[in-house]
Amino acid sequence: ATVIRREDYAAPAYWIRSVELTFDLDPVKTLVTNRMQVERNPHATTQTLRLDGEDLNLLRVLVNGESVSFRVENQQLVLENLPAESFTLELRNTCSPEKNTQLSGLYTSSGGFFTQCEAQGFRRITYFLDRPDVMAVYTVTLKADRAKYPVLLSNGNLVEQGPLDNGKHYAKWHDPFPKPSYLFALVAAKLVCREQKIRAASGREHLLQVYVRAGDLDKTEHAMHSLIASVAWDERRFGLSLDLDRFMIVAVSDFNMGAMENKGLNIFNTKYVLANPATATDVDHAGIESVVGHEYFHNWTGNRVTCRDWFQLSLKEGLTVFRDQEFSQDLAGTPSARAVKRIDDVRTLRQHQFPEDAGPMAHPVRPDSYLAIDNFYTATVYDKGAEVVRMMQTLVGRDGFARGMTLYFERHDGQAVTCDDFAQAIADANPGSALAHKLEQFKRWYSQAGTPRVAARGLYNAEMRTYTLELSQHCPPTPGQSEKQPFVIPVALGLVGRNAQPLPLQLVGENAPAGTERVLVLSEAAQRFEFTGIEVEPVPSLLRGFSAPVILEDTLSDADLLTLLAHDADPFNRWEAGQRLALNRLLAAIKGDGVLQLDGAYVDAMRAVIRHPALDAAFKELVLTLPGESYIAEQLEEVDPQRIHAVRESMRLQLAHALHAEWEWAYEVHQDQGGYSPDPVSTGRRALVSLSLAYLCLAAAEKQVPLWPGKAYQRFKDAGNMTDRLGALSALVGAHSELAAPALERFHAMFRDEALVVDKWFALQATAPEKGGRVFARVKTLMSHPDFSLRNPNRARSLVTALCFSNPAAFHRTDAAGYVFWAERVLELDAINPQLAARLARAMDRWKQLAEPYRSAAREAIARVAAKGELSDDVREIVTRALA
Ligand code: B3K
Ligand code: ZN
Repeated sequence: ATVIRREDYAAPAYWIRSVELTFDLDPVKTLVTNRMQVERNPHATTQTLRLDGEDLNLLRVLVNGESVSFRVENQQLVLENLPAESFTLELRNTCSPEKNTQLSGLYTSSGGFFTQCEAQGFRRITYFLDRPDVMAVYTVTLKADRAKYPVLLSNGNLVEQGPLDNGKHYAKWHDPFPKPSYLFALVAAKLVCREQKIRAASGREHLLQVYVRAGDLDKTEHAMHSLIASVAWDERRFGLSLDLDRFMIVAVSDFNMGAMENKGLNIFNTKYVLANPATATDVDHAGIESVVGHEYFHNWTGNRVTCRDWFQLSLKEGLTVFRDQEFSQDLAGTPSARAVKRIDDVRTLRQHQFPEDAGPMAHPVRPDSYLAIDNFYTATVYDKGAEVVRMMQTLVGRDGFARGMTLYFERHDGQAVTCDDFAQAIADANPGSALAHKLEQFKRWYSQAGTPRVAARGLYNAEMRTYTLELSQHCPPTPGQSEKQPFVIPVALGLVGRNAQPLPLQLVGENAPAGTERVLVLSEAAQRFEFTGIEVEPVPSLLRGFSAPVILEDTLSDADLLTLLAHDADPFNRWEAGQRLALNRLLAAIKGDGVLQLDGAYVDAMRAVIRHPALDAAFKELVLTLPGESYIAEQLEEVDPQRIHAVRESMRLQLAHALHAEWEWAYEVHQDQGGYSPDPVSTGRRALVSLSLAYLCLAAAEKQVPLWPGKAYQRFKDAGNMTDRLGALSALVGAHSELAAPALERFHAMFRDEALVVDKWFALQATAPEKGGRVFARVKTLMSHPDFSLRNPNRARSLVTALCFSNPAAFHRTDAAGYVFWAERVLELDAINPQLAARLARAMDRWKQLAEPYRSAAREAIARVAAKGELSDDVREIVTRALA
């Protein structure tokens, strides 16, 4: 295992221009014939050709039809004395799909063949220059048993198909677009498909197909709708059309992540395809919409223009996450529904990326080195990367950004490029912008890790009618980066008058106010901005819409926050004010004597939100949901997870009692009318109903009144859709009601044949609020449930990952049993699926922040994993960094 460094990038010694692949598919031993047209790179310094290969059995090597001498060393096929310029290289090898439990390369799932090649799975299929800057045109022939594998798919267009001897058949596919090997895919399985012809705005006809197992056809409508909406959106917003006649999505139940954007043949985790109202929640529906969009948008941002090397991963991932976020916002429609989506995205960022940036795995959006590239498909590369793109849009405006995208494709279509190329195109298309003026400095977002902190202080001068805003920034050290230079930080802001009106914003030196909201650019360590004509002392509303991925340290009082919660014109900051009011109370109790006594001001403010006539239900639900335990933990120097849990539970209980009448009211008036639809308005209403029911059951549990648990059980039984059913079940489980056990049993019996619902059943139990260790005990019991298996990634995540990441109070135990459990599962999983094991390993990222006795026990558990001799590079990289 060697560390790969960004600075060592060199172009390959050879290019592969075209590939003809033939597969004789057999689960035990698949035969692969690989004919490549190879060309020497005249600029290269070496003439040795080294092709990557892993777990392959090499049978034959021919150069221009003649056998040649070769050697295999360090998982590479090495060829020397090759013809000058160009030649044909033909290889034959076998691999064993059935033995491939890593789910990288060619593997079997439920009796079919599937592939996953990003980042380095193609080398597990055949020897190749398995790097994204080598782009070739692929022609693929698949041969397989016709009865077992009636559907044979690969990238591009179907050019030929027919029968073969011995009950076999074949299909030949050709993809006209040169692509890197990580975008190769094949599928051979017994599947059915929903298909639809569409005519795009460009006038071109396309065939869209969604392939699933026979019983799942009734769960494909939402994915198909999402795909159609994606095609239309990319044309409308960015002028980017679908470039293929046929676009396919295939669902597979064994998959390491969400989905994969293989050219013309996206392969998806069933979780992000299958949905009907009876089996999938509103959250599932939203997830499908955004992942279908995401993979589709990769067709331009990732496939037409790809990454030069894996350090540039955010070039495609950050940009494509930004695009899918914008897509979902545009579909949501109203300003309020857009804000709800934005709040959701920011919550994800703060929950996953901020801790990553503060822990041992902190890395820049463009990392500098890695041991296992799969470890760098991170919240930083994806979600912070998306924020970096969003800041560019904020600095150049929406139209300016679209112009930048156009220039990017004009310059780089068909190429493998870097993050610099992208930023340059956006800046060059907007020469007068702050981005263009400060491009080099802006790009520190790509090179410096860590979450910057922005301190803000406002001074009102009543006599002069001026308001001076002092902003300063600093960024804490991260591994390998002790000093940071200032970032370019767009700070969107407004000033709110005490009597709620938005104030006009005119900086000293300007002739007239520039509206009531504007973007300041903080690029020095400290800067002052002086506003004139401010008639009343304002409350500053800073970082509106979360205009930069930073932590804001301001001096807002309780009264200021209450003003913003009630009156801020920016819905994001309105929500943020509510969260901060809650957080201040939680933190005071956690740092103090552990007792939280809710005050009237907070309760009244929350009551006003629930009863507010103009606010959307979805927004109310977000405001009334308390900050999560791990987000609270991130605000503390030293973390006692049990104390955080106790204080937060006590606050929940007090809210349940103090607002009992409001919860009853909200529960009654937001009931569904009519059939199920996953639109933002009905989704919000259902979310508020479920939250209300959870609070009502909680209050009842305390007083031993069976009314609400009884109602919840009834609702659970009668629910017309999975969202309501799971909401009611979760209210019972969350309140530790006596009715939880029979409800869980019933739920399992109803859905035992729906794998994705059984996942929910496990996850709900693994994430139930801990009470006296019974949740942890239940998880250990569930490990031997006949439906449980570590081999299926969704199932493993539903129990093990859910406990270790999403249930701090059940996981962090004073007796260290949670950590022992973690270490055992990491080692067990590593032998099966290193990528998955490494993900789980990251549950301990923040161990140094823990108080005793957790901290020592955590270190011991990590050390136990690290001491194991045969670790994958993936897991070794995580535990080594954690202990450093
Ligand atoms: N590009 C894939 C992720 C591949 C992960 C490899 N370990 C999915 C996506 O981001 O669209
Ligand atoms: Zn992606």
